[in-house]
Amino acid sequence: MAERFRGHCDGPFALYGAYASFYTGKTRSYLRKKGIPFVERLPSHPRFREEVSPAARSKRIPILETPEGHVIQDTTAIFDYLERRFPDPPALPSTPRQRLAAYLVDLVASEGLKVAWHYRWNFKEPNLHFVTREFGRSFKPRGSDELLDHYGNVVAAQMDGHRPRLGITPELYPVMEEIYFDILDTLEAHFTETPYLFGGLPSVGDFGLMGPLFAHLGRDPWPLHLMQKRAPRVFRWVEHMNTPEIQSPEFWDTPMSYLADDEVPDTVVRLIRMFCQDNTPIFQATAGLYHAWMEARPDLPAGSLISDVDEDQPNLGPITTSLRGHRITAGSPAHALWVLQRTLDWLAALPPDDRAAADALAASCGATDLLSVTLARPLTRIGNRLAVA
Ligand SMILES: N[C@@H](CCC(=O)N[C@@H](CS)C(=O)NCC(=O)O)C(=O)O
Repeated sequence: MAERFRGHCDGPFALYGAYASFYTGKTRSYLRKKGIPFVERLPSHPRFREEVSPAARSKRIPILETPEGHVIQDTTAIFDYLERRFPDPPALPSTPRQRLAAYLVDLVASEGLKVAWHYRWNFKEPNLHFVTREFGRSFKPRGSDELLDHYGNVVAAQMDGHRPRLGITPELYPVMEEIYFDILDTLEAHFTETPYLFGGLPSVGDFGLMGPLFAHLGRDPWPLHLMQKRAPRVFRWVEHMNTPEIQSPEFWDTPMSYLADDEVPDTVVRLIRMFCQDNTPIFQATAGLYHAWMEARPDLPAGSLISDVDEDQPNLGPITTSLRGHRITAGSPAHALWVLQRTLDWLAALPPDDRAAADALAASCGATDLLSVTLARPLTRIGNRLAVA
């Protein structure tokens, strides 16, 4: 299907999402930088409720509707589909070190950055008024303040319900601050010299970072204030990631291509090392629960869903791990294993020289343990549900 339309299309795509949404931010930025024509619609749009969401069997956003009327939920699936259809400019570097680094940044930024939730929901005084009105506006775009507050509060209560799954207890608040500031400081240093993670062209690593760094951290009042104060270059990167131009005025003479010689800048290595230190235990523990789940069901036929209750992104149970020396008990995101799996599959298929280059980069980033996670059986997605392949 994708090949037939390679590089062109007859009408705009529709992106169903919201400005306050983590995963919509990543996708909007991708569509703009790729020059893919699209219109944006809210989940309150009648077509979303009546056609798009039922067809996708998902209430999550974003959902992309193609000009031919196909619907895709899940940013990884959306990007995979669009990269085949619109290969130019690429969002994936073709060389092994840069591609592995881009995958790793996207993996953790999309699946592991609890700081985004923390800075939205644990700073109620500066944030809540803005955030509830934003959520309210997704439901009643032209509603009165009263209506926005009413609907916004319903969603806010739902999002606050994710608290146990995230496991951010007050003892972990200083750790969240440390993580946010480490990310800001590392990227601030990076964007002094380089417009995007790997040179003059954004990659899935950049788009992955737009999830947390735009919708929550770069837009909600309190974390936005911190970003502008501490890391103005990061703020400018966020701003520029939402424009269709690839070249920014600050980097007018940087070629719009990935860095030569498969270079991965030290700052990106540093970012990935931090990401892996903080997140590898969660992936390992989640894989452990997945294996236990498999062992309890030795004869599962291919295509069996992971959730018995039709959850699209099921939790496999609580896990207790260590985060920067503190205990944290949180949910185990099976969906994140599926996202990790595609990097593992890509690595496994590399020719020996490329594999050696990727392994050496992984070692320098502290990613070897994360990339040694194995899955008892491969995961797949069927009808937007996680399943055993
Ligand atoms: N894996 C999905 C996650 C999408 C997702 O969780 N989106 C959030 C909004 S940013 C959502 O719709 N949440 C609804 C919910 O948690 O029920 C993706 O990459 O698109």
